[in-house]
Amino acid sequence: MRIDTAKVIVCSPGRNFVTLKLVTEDGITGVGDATLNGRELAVATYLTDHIVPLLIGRDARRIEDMWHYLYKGVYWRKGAVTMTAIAAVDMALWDIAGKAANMPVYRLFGGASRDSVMVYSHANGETIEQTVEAVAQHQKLGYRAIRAQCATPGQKDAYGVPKGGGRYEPAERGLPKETTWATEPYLQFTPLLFDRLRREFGPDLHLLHDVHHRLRPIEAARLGASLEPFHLFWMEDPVPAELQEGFRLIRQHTTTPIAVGEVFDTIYDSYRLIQEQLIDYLRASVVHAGGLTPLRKMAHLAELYHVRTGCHGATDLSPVTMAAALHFGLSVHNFGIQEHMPHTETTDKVFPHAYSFADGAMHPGERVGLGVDIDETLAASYPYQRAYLPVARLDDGTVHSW
Ligand code: KDG
Ligand code: MG
Repeated sequence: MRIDTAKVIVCSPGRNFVTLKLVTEDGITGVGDATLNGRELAVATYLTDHIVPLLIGRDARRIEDMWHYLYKGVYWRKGAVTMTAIAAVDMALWDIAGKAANMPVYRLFGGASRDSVMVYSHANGETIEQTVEAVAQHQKLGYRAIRAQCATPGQKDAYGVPKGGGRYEPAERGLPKETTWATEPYLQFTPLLFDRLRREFGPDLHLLHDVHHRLRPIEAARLGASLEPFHLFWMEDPVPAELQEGFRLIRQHTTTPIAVGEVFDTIYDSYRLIQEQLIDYLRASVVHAGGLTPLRKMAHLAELYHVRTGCHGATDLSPVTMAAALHFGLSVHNFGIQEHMPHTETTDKVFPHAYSFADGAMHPGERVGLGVDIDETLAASYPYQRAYLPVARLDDGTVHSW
């Protein structure tokens, strides 16, 4: 089962996506997501110029070997561009393997460990009242777990809250938007938001919050402690995780569960966090952490240390990643939760898929392989549009983590 053709498809049905499509000599196709928000063309070029020539003629069944060939063979290890490109190949090969075996990918992974995969949605508002309303709307849609983000009064910008309401989309067309950030008002305001949400929705709804790497360890410790009465499902990315030791300080001060890892690209970003039990949920994603092959290994290591999975699932991860994440989440024993930020109708049309949502949970469906495809003709009618993630600055102009 040799790889015959490999094609890199860049499209922008509302937002940019990069997709790798492999076809074997016996005509089996496999798709992989290679989208890296704001740096899409770097991965597309990496694939086209450096990886595609290596794939042609190789045995599509040797998934583990291919992963090591691409990871070790490059010599220059890690890095988001490299790992996203490798992930696309890995996803496409698992898709092909499922189709060749005539089964959905989760069955190749040992079968379902649960009936469906609990997902969380995003509720946001410019005021507490708007956030309460948004949470209520998502609860009506069936979600049992909801991430709440709210603008801090008196502050110009907030992560996750679009101006004028509507859907939140991380990247914006054109050059990067500059936003401002102030820590102290945020630390004072956020417990008030969750106090209100708990009073409104009672103890059972799972509430999540994304700090989006904005704090220092001692500030995150303070936030976690102040949120304890509202028993969050998790506090996400409290600090930038390059400093893994920083999590020790947070852990010493709070029992609020911690989730981290959407920007991780290998196990080396998190093994200390896992083995020292400094986190509760690992958010590494199929697409940015090198594919299903390494993500399953990370999950198995995490399982030993009572750390569960909580994969990133924002709209910049294409429906191909969503499908892969659902096969992964359905099968690994230590699944925790999956993020679900629904794609637009246009995106869903370009990527027809078998996965579905019901009662706050998702299922990858029973279609063979990953159960997702790309409509190339439709994709071609949405050409790439330059877009960037915002950057953040403090009041005095200092660049801060966005
Ligand atoms: O591309 C960046 C987004 O995916 C990120 O800002 C979204 O933090 C995010 C989340 O938790 O979904
Ligand atoms: Mg996040």
